[in-house]
Amino acid sequence: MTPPRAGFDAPTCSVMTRRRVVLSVAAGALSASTPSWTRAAGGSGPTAAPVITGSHGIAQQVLTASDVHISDYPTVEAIRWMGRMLERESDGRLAIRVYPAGALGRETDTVDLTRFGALDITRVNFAALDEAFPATRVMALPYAIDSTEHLRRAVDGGAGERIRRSFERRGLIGLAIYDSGARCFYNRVRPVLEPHDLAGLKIRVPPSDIFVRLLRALGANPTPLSYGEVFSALQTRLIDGAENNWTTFYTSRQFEVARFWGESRHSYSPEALLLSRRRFDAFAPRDQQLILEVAAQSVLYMRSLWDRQEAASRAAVERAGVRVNEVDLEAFRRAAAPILASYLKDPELAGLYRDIRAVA
Ligand code: BDP
Repeated sequence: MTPPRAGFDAPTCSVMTRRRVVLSVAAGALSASTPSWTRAAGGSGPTAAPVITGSHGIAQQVLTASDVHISDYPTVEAIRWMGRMLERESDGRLAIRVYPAGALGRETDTVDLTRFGALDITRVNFAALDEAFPATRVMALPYAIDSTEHLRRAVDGGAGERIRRSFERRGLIGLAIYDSGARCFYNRVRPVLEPHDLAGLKIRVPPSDIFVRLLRALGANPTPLSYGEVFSALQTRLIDGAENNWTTFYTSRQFEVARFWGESRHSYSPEALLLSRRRFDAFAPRDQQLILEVAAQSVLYMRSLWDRQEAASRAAVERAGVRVNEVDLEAFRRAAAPILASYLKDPELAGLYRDIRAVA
């Protein structure tokens, strides 16, 4: 079975008509006080993207982007959409070339490459950022977010903006925060209804302390692996299961091996679209603004792709015979509560958490 195409070609909104809304986002992103990025990223200053002759016959700067997902995953499609909009609005001077399927490396590695300016753009999950960018933790924490709608309100509000701004301190521009749905547990051994059903199971987690600690608190045996290793680890029984959203479960084909899915919805850890600050600073102000505008608009495009693809993925997985069950959510919440509480001892995270809960 081939995962369905996202099938969403036409841009849904015009960059120029939304200029005013987006300009305030741009102003926010640009108004940071003198950045420490030059020092933090160990760099010697801005670097321009390579210039080639584009399809319009004029010099074109092509930004290279990386994503671990397959070519028609919503995040990859959103970056492509950005590229088309950039090309159109810059009269062919700017473009993006995206390398999907982890061709340019693991998420944690592409974050470093982007900070140092060897890569222009990377799209990674917050779970890959929580060590280097602690503000991101708040949106990955167990049961901090109630639903996709809640996540969207938090992303669009003050918490989302503060988290995006926090990337500037370490060599990155937070272009956008995208949806990633609810992460749930799945495995090849048995249905999971209560935390104790996870006892003794080897469950893959992203390389993130939050997820390692959560799985331990739930009684499982957490196994941190990078995303590209999960499918074969499941198939070779190195692990018994993992946790992720419907779209990833489907497009990675893990559903062919892990036949039990429990709706734990324990994390809505979203995606970050990050641009190298070195690249950004090498652009003229009008191009900087255009990039920020287009990125802000790609969020809306991504959301419509996400809603469709998440529903289509779930339907395909159910058709393929995976056993799906609700879990005792209260029991999971209770078991995860000490992890949440321990992170919220940090005053910065506690403040962000209050903002997020205020829009629940
Ligand atoms: C997916 C994210 C991807 C992560 C992956 C993971 O979209 O960025 O790499 O989870 O669990 O949902 O590693």
